Amino acid sequence: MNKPYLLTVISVPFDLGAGLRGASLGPDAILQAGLARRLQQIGHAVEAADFVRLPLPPTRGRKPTPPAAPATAQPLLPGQASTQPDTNANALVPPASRLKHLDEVAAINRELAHQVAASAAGGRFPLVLGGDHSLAIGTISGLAQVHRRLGVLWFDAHSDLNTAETSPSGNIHGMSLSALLGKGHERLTQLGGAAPKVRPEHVVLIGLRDLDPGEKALIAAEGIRCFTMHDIDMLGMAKVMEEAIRIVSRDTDGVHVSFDIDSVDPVEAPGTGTPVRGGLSYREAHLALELLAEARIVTSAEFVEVNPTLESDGRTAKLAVDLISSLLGETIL
Ligand code: B3U
Ligand code: MN
Ligand code: MN
Repeated sequence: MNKPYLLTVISVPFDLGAGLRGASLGPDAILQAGLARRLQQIGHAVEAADFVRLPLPPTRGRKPTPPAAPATAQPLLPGQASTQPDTNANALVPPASRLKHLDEVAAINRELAHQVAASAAGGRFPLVLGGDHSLAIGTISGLAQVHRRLGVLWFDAHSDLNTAETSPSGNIHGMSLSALLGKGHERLTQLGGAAPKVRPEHVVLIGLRDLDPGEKALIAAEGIRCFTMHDIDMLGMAKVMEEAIRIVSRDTDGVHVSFDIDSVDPVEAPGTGTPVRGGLSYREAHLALELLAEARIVTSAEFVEVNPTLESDGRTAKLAVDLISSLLGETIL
């Protein structure tokens, strides 16, 4: 194996950015599927202190989950999530009412940005376990405090490029990448620092097969590089990754992998809230991450949208452990 990483594994049991509940149980499912042991087998040092768990913000009708591992994060105080007003006199700002659970999403992401920035600033590799994909706002906003020109590889069936105006659902997990590019509600775009957190020319999307009209328009307007499932079928994953690695490492000072498990085909990853047929095969997903490990360019990662309540055999959490292991240097031989 190459040089071991100093990892910070940050569990975020949060799912209010998604339409369905249950992704909040993803981090524990991934840990229970044996992540720590696998990291150790690869040769990474994993000590209890390197595992952080963010507390859930208090929400109506749900008890906050107590921290299981040594947590450095402070619990959010009741009311802390709603210190900023939802209404804004500026008519250009979309109404917060079209963004579901905006207060809670903003609160958890502020805390996550803080944790990720501290880890990255200390020269560590932040590995975030979600939770829904709205958490990319916190992860990448934290990284942006350390990496001025961050490259982002976004694996997803969806592009998460909606705004309050274009979203068919109001679910913020479908708006996270647009927020990071500086488009959308200011409480998301300005979170943890000034917008934009990433530049469109440093972003590559892989595995797309379900886009809304407003998302297609934004991709065209910003010139964002996308490798859809059609492109992967035509070119093959090896070629796609060769090109993707070139794009995200050109003129960047760090590379983040944002991996939505729904990029993988539902046959392999049924435990996710918005499965879409025709996704990455088990081997395509692994090859992509193996090639990234070989290229030695990745400085942080997140694995999101594992929802163990939607399956009985835990196969999606196990898949996440396999994929994380490939990204972090596990090889077949
Ligand atoms: N594009 C749709 C659906 C969706 C996006 N991300 C997920 N689902 N996981 C939306 O609601 O924005
Ligand atoms: Mn997503
Ligand atoms: Mn998705």
